[in-house]
Amino acid sequence: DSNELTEILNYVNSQQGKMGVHGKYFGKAKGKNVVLVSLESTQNFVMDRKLHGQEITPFLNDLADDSFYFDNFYHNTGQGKTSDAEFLIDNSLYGLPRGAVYTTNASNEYNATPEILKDNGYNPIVFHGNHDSFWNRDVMYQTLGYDKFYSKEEYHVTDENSVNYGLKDIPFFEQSMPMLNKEKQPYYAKFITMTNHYPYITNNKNMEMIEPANTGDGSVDRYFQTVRYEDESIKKFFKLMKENGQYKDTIFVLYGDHYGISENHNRAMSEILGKDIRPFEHVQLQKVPLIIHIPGMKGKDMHTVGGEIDLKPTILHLLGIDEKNDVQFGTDLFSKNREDFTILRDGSVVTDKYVYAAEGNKCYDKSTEKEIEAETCAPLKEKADKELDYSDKVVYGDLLRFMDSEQKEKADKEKEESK
Ligand code: GP9
Ligand code: MN
Repeated sequence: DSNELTEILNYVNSQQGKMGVHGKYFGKAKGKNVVLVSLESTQNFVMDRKLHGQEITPFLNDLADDSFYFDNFYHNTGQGKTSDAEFLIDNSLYGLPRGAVYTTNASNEYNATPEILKDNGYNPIVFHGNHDSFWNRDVMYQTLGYDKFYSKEEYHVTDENSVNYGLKDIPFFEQSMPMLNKEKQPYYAKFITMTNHYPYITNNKNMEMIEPANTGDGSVDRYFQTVRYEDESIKKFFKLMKENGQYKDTIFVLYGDHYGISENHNRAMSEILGKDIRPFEHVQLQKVPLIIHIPGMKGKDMHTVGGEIDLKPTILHLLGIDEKNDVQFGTDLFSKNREDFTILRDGSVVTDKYVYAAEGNKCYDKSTEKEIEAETCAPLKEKADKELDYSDKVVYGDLLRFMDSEQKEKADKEKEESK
């Protein structure tokens, strides 16, 4: 009920309150187009790594050098995979403990980034080469406030330009451009790639820009090839954005949506990484790349520990928008006082000092990578359980429908008083 919402608002406001005033990047991208790129199944371990002496992600590596590159950034997704990542990013709420919120709670009331940006003069759109009903996107996108969804029906999809789930990433970006060019600026445009999807298939020599690995585990071995192909598609996309003249008026947020290599492939992964995959390494493998590229702004490697849950406040702050009294569980990644902290959907927690692996209830010291007594992580586990429970209450109870003006006023007042 609305009392639950008040309790949750108090919790999120106290989290935000700890961070004090706006970070130094607040408003730095005001009025710019925003391009979000969902990098399918892309884990951070491929970044800056070589295989057979060759970079796996040459373009992303260069781009990261010229961007804010977050190397301690985690996905917070559950069974809803790509759709959970989208949900986390647009709402700063967690996906559900089981199932996909996109399918189970698509008619809830939300206060998603596309809606907020629309109120600020933005045009929210999505580009994706799959059927519009996959993950119930056609329904959920309307709920979240997207005005247009370019899906499979709008693309020219043939046997030659498809593999696995459908349209390959390079033709996807090529065909998206004329559609993007017709769109009103400033836009909030999400591009969802698809080629680097399990079981990682190429069907053409041109897609094989790197030799497979040789662990003997086929999907792990081919993963490097489809990641390499994806990297090439992003290179192409940036080239096209420069050619159409929109590059300099746009900020780019590229993120890996979730892991690509599951625990079933630990044997091969330990060969790739050269170490055993204990619960500690398993949690660390949930890192995905986050690259925030702002043309004209010098980049920097960012080591803060964060996750997809933090992208909504981060993006809104870059645009100079402050959503007071919104239920956001994340915090602005650029904020100076933010805690190094992220919660995985299974209840694991990562901070600057510790890794708590929910699987097996294990606690690790991050600097030594050694297991330490579980007690040390107990407060982290407690905070994670509480926060996940709050977020689940918001979704299951459709609590944002109580976010009326009265509720907002009340929270405003409490926030003032707590200062
Ligand atoms: C399908 C694509 C993949 O449209 O987004 O979804 P996933 O299986 O990764 O959740
Ligand atoms: Mn995915």
